Amino acid sequence: MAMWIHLMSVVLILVSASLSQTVLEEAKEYLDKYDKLAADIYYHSSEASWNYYTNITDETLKNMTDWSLKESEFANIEAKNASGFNLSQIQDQNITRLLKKVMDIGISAFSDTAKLRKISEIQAEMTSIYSTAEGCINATTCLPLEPDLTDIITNSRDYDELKAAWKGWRDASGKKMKQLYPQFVELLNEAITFEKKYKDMGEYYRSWYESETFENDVRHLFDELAPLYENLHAYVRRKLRTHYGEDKFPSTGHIPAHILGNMWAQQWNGIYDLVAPYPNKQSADITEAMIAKNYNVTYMYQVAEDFFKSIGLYEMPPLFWEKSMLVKPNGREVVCHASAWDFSNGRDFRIKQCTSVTEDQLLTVHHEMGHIEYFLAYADLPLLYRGGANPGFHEGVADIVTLSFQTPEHLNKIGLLDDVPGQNDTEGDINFLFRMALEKVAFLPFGYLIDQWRWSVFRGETKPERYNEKWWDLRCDFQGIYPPVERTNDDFDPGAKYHIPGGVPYIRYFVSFVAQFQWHKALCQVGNIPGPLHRCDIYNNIAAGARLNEMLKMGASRPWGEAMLKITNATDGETTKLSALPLLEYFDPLIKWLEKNNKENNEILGWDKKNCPNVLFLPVLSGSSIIKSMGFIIGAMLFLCSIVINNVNN
Ligand code: BJ2
Ligand code: ZN
Repeated sequence: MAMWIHLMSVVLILVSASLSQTVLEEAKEYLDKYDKLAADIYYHSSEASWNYYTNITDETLKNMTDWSLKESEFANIEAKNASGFNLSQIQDQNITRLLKKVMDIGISAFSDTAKLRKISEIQAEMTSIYSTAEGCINATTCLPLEPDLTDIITNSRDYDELKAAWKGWRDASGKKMKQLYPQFVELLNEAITFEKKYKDMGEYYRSWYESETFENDVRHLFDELAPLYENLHAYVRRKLRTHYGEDKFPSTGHIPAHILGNMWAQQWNGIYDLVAPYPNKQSADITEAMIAKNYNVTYMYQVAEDFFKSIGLYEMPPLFWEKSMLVKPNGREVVCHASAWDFSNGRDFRIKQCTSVTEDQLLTVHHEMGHIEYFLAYADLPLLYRGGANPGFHEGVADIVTLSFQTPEHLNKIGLLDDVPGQNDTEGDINFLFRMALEKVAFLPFGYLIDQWRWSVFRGETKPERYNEKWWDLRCDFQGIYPPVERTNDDFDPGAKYHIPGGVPYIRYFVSFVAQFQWHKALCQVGNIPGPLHRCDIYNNIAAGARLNEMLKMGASRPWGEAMLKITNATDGETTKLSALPLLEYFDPLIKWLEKNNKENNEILGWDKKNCPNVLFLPVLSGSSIIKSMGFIIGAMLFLCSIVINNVNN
């Protein structure tokens, strides 16, 4: 009997093993087919989007929307097909990960295709408003964001001119899409909750980080970094007060949002000349040096490509040079906001950028090309794995060479800087670190708060009538800045930042600004590059490039903790997690300098988090509540009158 049972179980094991084997083979075959079909659809859909983004017309809009719907329809059918596989019968982790990705289709699962079309149309309309907007700086002059308004905000030192550009841009962009955004939110939430997998669109966006603790983790990182930001803020505020006058600075401690050299006050390197710690030791103006060296747009891309090649990464393929849009064309409307594109066929990768010859644009060229390097590194993986380990990784990779590229040593090497601060030149070193802080530290609260706003909106905690109020609560609270002209809920300032109308989640940039310092530290150690972290340049270092490439080649094939380990492996910062420590180590000499300087000048750190100047958010009364309040007021008045009359009568 026992022998029979034993025999039967052996037979059962063999049968189920061969069944699993068959299911596995079927799944592999299915995924191969999926890959080919998906690549074809994505290629056409990207091409249709490209045609719209580089030529905004009704026709290109319709074509893009049609393709976006075809893509959704395809995703939906395939998600159903993939769900036919019983995942518990498949032992191969890789295959189950791929099948899960086929099934995770976000809003495409929504069965109401008319509403999906509407989502796509609203997003395109908002992007078009943003991209074609011209902000008026006086009664007769209205200018586009790129290059004109950007040029004014970066280079003008005239308080009122800056104010006009700041307000003009918001009136022409965000305000004009105020009615559209609430519909967009409602439709996205309806679409994403259709499957009952996610509570709202924000939760879906956060799911890309494959971590239950993500929201808390970024909050902790932000808290660790906030003291550094407050020191930078206090120092910059003092310098700007001297330049623009005490009267422009309220007693709450906030800085006016329009004088920080950037339309959104997100990075402050544009005003380096006003706030440099040692102005007499000023490092050369890079934009000026670029012009002096006869830089043109093509050369800027060659300089970036040369950096990547020097560390053993990839050269731009022929189609990149043929098909990219590198300058703003005449005679048609385009989306100027820079972006990098993967057409999913392993050959076609493009950048779209209205490039002008400035330092900031040169950094953006490196950023966008960094994205293309990642695309190229994972081009041989299954399509479902062709993505960053998480969206923050894609951004971190995009930025990684900016840390090496901007070292005085490197700028000197490529002829953009004459004087390199020597070993004992503390002042020169602090000037350099300070410039990097204006770019990388000033960004942290901005990078953090954009999705705090968006998540709160998607959760329904912030209703449309308070969209702008919540926005300024966060801007005042986290960044310590205030609007230079009165804001009300009739304005819609979130819409004046590309990623809101564009529907691009933003926490990725916060993650990137933390992670890029972790990777920089790891690569400098792997490359055996001596000296302090902030002066390390990985240019020409094949070992550092190879380590980076190992991580890039993984794409999205494994949870991001493994990608983090791949790059930090066997270095001082070895980890599977995000860590703020390398950023703090990088800025350590500057942190000490800022703390000392702020103390010496009796500068009080921080700002009043309860009061934000210039924001006029009167209680919002809906139609019915106005009637209710009126009723209450009239009732109260009648009551008072009756008391008075009674008293008189008595
Ligand atoms: C200038 C840069 C984005 C980027 C563009 C537009 C939105 C997504 C892409 C993606 C890349 C991908 C940008 C740079 C740092 C801060 C932020 C800002 N443009 N995108 N296709 N930046 O990230 O390159 O190109 O992952 O495939 O917006 O606020 O300026
Ligand atoms: Zn990017």
